Amino acid sequence: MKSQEYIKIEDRFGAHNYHPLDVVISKGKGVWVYDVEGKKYLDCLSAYSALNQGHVHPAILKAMVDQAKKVTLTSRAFRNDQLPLFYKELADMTGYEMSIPMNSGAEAVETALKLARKWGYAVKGIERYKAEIIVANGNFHGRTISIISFSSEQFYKNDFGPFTPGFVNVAYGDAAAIEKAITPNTAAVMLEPIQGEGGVLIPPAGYLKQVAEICKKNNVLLVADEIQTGLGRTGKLFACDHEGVRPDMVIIGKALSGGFLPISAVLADQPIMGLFQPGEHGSTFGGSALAAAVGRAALKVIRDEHLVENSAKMGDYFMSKLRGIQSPHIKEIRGKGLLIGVELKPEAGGARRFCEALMQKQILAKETHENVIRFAPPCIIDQKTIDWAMVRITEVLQMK
Ligand code: IF1
Repeated sequence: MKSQEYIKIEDRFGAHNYHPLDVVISKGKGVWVYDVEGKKYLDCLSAYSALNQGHVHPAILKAMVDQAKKVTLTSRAFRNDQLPLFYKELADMTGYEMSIPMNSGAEAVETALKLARKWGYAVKGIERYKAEIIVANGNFHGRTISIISFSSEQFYKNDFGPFTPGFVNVAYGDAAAIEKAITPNTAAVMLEPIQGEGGVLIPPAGYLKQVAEICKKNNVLLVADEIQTGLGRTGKLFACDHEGVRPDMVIIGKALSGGFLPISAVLADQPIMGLFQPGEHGSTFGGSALAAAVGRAALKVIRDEHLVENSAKMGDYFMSKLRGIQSPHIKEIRGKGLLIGVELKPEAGGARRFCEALMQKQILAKETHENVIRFAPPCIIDQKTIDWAMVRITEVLQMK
């Protein structure tokens, strides 16, 4: 079947909650994907950072197939022999004493919110059901009703109320605004260290550090959503590491499976994670033997292949090459590691047409908001491939 036929079927039978580029991918390998006509593309989105290890990484594939042949799911009613090792290896790698496994990122965010509220009541002594959680404008934490309740993007929530109360929005990047919003009922502040969907927005230097200090001073938990920024993407294991900040809770997902399965987790130390009692929270598939085996392999690849270091090095290289492009359309280039945004001037006609032109030249990137092209290739990318891409990116950014 041809691409156009697949697209017709998809549009006829599938919900139209996306507006994808018209490329129908049937194969992926490393940084490359192939469409059904056999044309090859460089993946510069990495499934929004779920593919830091690259497509179909052989070591993760092997772990997945081997485990699938043994046992996939026991439910958490029984134990399995993979989850304990996943917990242990996650703790060794991240320095957090404990974790809780979930599936999607949104589920892990919900988990962190529940835990923050419980801490607010059980430890901080907030009056029951009065807990507040401070979040930032421009946030993206997922699609559940509670999470869209505190989105500042009307489009995500328009027709989906009524909403969950208990959230307070403040400007992103303004630590003083957080301090002002804190009340005796504040349980936590939850932030993305870099706003991905917000347009690869990097807060002012020192912001996270200041927020961490404010939280500490006011007995408020700091929760970092590192679902997109974590596990090497920005050139550190966590984006918070750039400022030496250690949040009370870290939420991870996406690259935790290297793109094989939805695997997410919340990390925290015992005084917080220990608050969950049997039965208070859970998931049928979260922490399955299959997920744990895949997660272990995905973490091992990040470690063994030095993806954090490579992301830092290749990110610097990618950014320096981008900065060398003479283009009338570029307003700003920003990023950390391999999470890079090129903001175009409003008069450039929108980022979408540039992404379409890039696709014609075998590069897959996705616009975010109107005017930002996001470049986030797998963290295994090398200099030669970036050079290959840069010829094409230059041509596209120089088009009329
Ligand atoms: C879509 C965006 C990126 C996330 C952060 C939680 C989640 C995400 C920081 C939820 C998910 C994804 C979702 C995906 C597109 C993508 C996205 F453009 F929508 F915002 F990456 F920038 N926290 N982000 O980035 O994780 O439940 O999806 O596993 O919704 O189409 P999830």
